[in-house]
Amino acid sequence: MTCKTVATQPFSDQKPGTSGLRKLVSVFQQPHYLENFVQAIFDSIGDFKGQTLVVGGDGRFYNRQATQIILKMAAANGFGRVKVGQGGILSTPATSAVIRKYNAFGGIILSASHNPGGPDGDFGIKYNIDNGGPAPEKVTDAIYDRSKTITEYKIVDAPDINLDILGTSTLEGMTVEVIDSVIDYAALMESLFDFDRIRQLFTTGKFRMCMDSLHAVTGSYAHAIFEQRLGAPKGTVQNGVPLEDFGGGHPDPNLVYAHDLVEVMFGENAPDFGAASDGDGDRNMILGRNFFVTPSDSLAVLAANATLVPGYRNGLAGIARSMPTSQAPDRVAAKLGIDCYETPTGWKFFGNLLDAGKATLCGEESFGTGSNHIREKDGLWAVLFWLNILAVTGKSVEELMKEHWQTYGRNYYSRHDYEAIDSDRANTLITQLRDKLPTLKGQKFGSYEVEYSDDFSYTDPIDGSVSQKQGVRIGFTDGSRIVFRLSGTGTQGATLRLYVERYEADPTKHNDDPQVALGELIAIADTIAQIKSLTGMDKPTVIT
Ligand code: G16
Repeated sequence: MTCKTVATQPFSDQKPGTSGLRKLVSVFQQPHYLENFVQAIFDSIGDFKGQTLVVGGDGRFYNRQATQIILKMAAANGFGRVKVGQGGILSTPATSAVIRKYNAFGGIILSASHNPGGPDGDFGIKYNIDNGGPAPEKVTDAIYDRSKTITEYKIVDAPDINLDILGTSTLEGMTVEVIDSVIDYAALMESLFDFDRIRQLFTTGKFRMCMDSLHAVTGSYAHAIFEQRLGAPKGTVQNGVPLEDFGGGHPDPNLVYAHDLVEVMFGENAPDFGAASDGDGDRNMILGRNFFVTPSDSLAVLAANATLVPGYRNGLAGIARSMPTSQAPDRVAAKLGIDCYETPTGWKFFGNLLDAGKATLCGEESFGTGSNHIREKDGLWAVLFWLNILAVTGKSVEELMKEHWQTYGRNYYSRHDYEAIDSDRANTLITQLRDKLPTLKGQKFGSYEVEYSDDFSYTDPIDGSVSQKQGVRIGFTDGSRIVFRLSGTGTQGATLRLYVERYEADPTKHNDDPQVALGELIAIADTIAQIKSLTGMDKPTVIT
């Protein structure tokens, strides 16, 4: 074995987005592309000599090859130990759990999350710090800066490590430990939730659940937790075999891409509870029989019922949500007398609040929910949280949700995505919107009057760092909002996200279809932003 230094040239497009670097597989397969980025990470994270790195991915195409490269580069750069998931697989929440449990220096996660996989799909890589969470912007900025000037990287010339057999081996003085991908994560879940109570739900034979893993990473976790530990019947987990291309699907748990599950849950003789998770296991979608729970409402319900769950029995320190997420959780926080923080989109912004003990539960409209148990959002955790509440209350998903709206009022909410639009057109739309912002206050659109309009800026309450231009907000005098952002996770063209919210206190009006309840605001958004004419699309590609 020899340690080599390889000459290279910078790539100009290695700027991490909302959650790491995501590109087409073919981009990552270019000579030196992955290596440059990994070396840029290692050059930007301080002194890790002799320390432990955790490596895992969602099992998508190129995961195995990339894992081997990272192990050889970690050895050449001086890490003392790498803990790598069996087969190169660890879900994103499991990686966070492992980093924290073993006091690792950090971790590398290979995933493009909910983006499609396979040779023509996407690949991604991100670095997580020692708290188990995504690297904050100062670290991702440093990595990007380094990627622009890099001239060489270090790698060990050695045969591949066998990733399929648990145990340890040595690579140029570094210990490589292939770990079980599920055990640590499952044990953490068991410490937070009342597994006995949930098991009783299943063993009565009356309660039926359908968990759709979308052929992505949670397949093995869901089988182990729901079917083996909690006694749910075999077949409860569908699409549970992880595949490199997710079976050709789009591993995004929403009403459009999780269509198999939607058919089951909205079909005849539907189960009581349905859930799906995404490519790397950090997102979740919750469904009842013929009933969809928006992610914002899900966070609000979990917060309102948290003390029913053993891990949260002592109550919550606070709640945090991303800015475009609905204000339903704010109403729960107000009733509980705790703070609700509003952060930019991106789980990395919750890290400081969680570390400082200011927030216990966090959530985002993009199907992400989590807590202080790790520093990533956590799909199966959210499913278990719901199961625990259902088991204790004996209520259905729909009953819980409707009672919640009865108590707190309903924040009608929807997100409209315009995917893969021309980047220039998208930038024009946002620039024109920004130019309009100072003129909107006081203007009337139909039955709505603009109360404020701004570009969201966030000052982190813990370290004072400022993140600007995090989304254009237009708020109306009745508390309704429309928000515009360009996604930071797509890989083709630009994705415009329109978020629409309206509050309705009167329970007799809570049965409307959100698209109807929000219809006027959706039309106003188009009037103000000229979405149809500027994107050339007459309707969104995805509505959630
Ligand atoms: C990532 C981030 C989330 C963010 C989501 C959508 O999720 O971790 O915090 O809400 O992307 O971001 P955007 O609107 O910029 O596309 P994931 O599941 O893709 O890692």
